[in-house]
Amino acid sequence: MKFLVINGPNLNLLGLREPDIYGRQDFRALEDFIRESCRAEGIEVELFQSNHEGAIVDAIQGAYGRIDGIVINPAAYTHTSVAILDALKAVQLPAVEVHISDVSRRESFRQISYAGLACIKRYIGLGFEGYRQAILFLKDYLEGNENV
Ligand code: CA2
Repeated sequence: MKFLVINGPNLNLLGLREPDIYGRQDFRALEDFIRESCRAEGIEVELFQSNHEGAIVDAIQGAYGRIDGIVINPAAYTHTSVAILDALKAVQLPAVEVHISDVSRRESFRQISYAGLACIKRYIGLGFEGYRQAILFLKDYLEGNENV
């Protein structure tokens, strides 16, 4: 089983500012956490981060036929990008949306998620743990377990 984990714009700056919202750990720590979460479950993983919408669309398209499931934190593109939504719909891979912060309790413009319309589940406000929950959910889903 192979997953693609996508992180969107500015998440590469984690730990530099707004620790009250995003925590104190940096992006490298997040990537280590994701790798370890997948390793513990026997899942192969590809990590992708970009600040560019089109590059994220390319990464989603490139997953087709190669990847079993996608975990995506589209960051600010969550709230704006129909292109990312369309790419997720086009590849028809199971995808899970993750946000480090609890977007439901933030500004009104963060209440809409386009990418989420193509996702089977979302985890918000759990910090890094949301990525692990997404990985576990996707694994159960792909294994056809009943409790998902
Ligand atoms: O909570 C999340 O994971 C978000 O996807 C993070 C995005 C934000 O636009 C979404 O609404 C929610 C922003 C990521 C920016 O990360 C920063 C890193 C360092 C300093 C400031 C922001």
